[in-house]
Amino acid sequence: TEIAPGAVHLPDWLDAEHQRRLLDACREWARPPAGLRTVRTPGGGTMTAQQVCLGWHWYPYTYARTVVDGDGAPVKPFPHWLDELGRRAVTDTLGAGAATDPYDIALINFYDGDARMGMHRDSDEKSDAPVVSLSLGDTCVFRFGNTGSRSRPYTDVELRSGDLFVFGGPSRLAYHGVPKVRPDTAPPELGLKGRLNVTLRVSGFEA
Ligand code: MD3
Ligand code: FE
Repeated sequence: TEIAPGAVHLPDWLDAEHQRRLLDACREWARPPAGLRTVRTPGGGTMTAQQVCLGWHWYPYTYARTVVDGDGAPVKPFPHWLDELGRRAVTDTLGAGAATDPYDIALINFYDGDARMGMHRDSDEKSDAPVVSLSLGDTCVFRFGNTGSRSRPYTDVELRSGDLFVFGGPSRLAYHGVPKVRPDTAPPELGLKGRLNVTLRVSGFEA
């Protein structure tokens, strides 16, 4: 379903086996060094979703090759199979004509308890390639806004385990957030308490 120009939701894109494999990989990436961390915002607050990065390390509001706001370790490499997954996600949603440069960043957000994400735009990358979002675990309410301001009108969409969402074209710079995660809605066989979201991005940075 296209919820706005360039914003396409494809429910159940990952089957149970691929969800489990992606979750296993996320659990490995979450381990130190350069593992899961709490993101501190410039105003002195913390983000409620915890994060681990691959390829380039994101911190508010830029990218580095090392975990400058954590243990100082080099960021984990971005594996080739995630680039293939990202490209397949783009062609499955936006068509073969939407092919991009290779994906080289993954940001993985872990939501437990009351974790949420406020309305924001993702504008720290230099490429306009679509952002690919994969959801695992508990269902969330994903809020898609507009490009001009973080306020209404919104479109609220439920994202479930295995869902794909691709944000390209004019939707790439739209405000969005996660106002709510629905506890204990994950597929029981996945064995995940909470929610996990993997975004794949093209940095547009020099290697
Ligand atoms: C629309 N993540 O990592 S996924 C983020 O569920 C982020 O963890 C949320 O917002 C999450 O920046 C929402 C959907 C999403 C991700 C990236 C986007 C929507 C987007 C980038 C541009 C436009
Ligand atoms: Fe975002």
